[in-house]
Amino acid sequence: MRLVDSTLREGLQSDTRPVDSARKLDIAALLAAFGVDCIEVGNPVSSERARADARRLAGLDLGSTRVLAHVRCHPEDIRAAVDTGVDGLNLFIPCSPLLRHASLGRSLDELIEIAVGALELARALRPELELRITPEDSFRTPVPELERFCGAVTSRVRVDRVGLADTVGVAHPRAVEARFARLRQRFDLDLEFHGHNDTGCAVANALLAREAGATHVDVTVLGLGERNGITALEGFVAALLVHDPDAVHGRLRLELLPLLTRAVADAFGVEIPRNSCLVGANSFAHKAGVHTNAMLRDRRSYEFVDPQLMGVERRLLAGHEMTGASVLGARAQALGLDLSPEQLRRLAASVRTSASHGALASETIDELLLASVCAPERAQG
Ligand code: HCA
Ligand code: CU
Repeated sequence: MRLVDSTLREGLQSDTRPVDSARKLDIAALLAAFGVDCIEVGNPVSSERARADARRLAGLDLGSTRVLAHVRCHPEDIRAAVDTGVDGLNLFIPCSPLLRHASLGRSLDELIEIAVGALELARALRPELELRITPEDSFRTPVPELERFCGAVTSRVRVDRVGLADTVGVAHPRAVEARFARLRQRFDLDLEFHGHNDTGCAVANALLAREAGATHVDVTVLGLGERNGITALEGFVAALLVHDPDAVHGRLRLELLPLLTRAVADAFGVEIPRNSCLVGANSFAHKAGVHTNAMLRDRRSYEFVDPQLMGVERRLLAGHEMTGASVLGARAQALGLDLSPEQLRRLAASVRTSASHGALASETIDELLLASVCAPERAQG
C-alpha cells in the first residue's frame, strides 16, 4: 500500500493561513523522512507562488518519495505542471451527475473525451510521468457510469491508476468496500482512495478501501482539507497499527510523527487537537482511577500501542478531582519517596478537594508528595 500525503494540496484548501515556501519544503522533507510514498502538491496554475513552490518541491531530493501535482484536465494545467518537473500528475474531473450539472453540464461521454485528451497530452509531454485520474465525487456517481468512465479511459491511454474520491464525505464504509472490490475485480489497475470526513468516516473508509483493494490512500496531517478535511495521517496510521501492523513497522518512522504534526500545525497556524490519534496531548493520558490502577498493572489494559514508539510519554494523571492513592503512590515511588498507605489516602482526599476547580500541575503534585514525607502533618492538612 502506498500513502499519498496531500497536506500540501488538500491541506492548503482548509481555512488556515497561507504556508510560506520554506515551511512547505520543511514539511515535504519531514513527510519523506517519515515514509510517505507520494507528496501531492497544489495546481501550479493556481498562483505564481504555487508554481514556484511546485518547482522547488519537485527539485528536492526526497529519496524514493515522489512529488505529484494535482491538476484539472486542462491543457494549461498539464503543461504548467509538467514544466515544474514533478514526478507525476494527479488529474481529476467532476464526474457525478451533481458536479457535472454544477460545472458545464457535460455528458459522461464528453468527460471521457476530455480525460483521455488530457492524459494523452501528459503522456506525450513526458512519457514516464506517473498518471492518475479521478472521476470526482465517485460515490455519488452511479456504479455503471463509474465503470464506464474507468473502462473507457484506461483502455485508450496508459494510466498508472484510477482514484475514487468521496468528495463530500458521505460514502458509507460498506459502499467504499463494495466499489473498490468491484473495480479491483473488473480492472487490472492500481486504485487510489481519497475520502473526506464530513460524517466522521474518513479513516474507516480508508481502511475498508485498502482492505478491498486500494493500492494508494490519500491522507493529510491532522486531516486538514476542505470543510472537515480528509483521512488524517495519524488516524490512519493508528488504525493500521491495530489492523495491519506490517504496513507500519519498518516502513514508517513513527518517532517522527510528533515532529511532523507539530511542523504542520505551526505552519498552518492551527492547534493539534488534544484528542488527535497518536499525537494529541491527551492520546496517552489516563485519568479515572479504574484506568490508572489497571495501567499500573499492565499498560495494555487501556492502550493499544506503546507511546514510546512515537517517542512520547504516557501520563497517569494525579492532580485532579478523581485522583486516588494508587496513582499518587506510583508517582511517589518513581520519585523514590516512601509514603504509607494512610498518608497517600489522606493526600488523595486533599488533592481531590483542591483540584475540584481545576487540575493541579504535575510539579505541584510532586511538591505535595515531597512535603508529605518532610512534614506529614502540614502537607496533609
Ligand atoms: C478538489 C476535489 C478533490 C479531488 C480529489 C482527488 C475531491 O479539492 O479539487 O483528486 O483525488 O475531494 O474530490 O479533493
Ligand atoms: Cu478532496
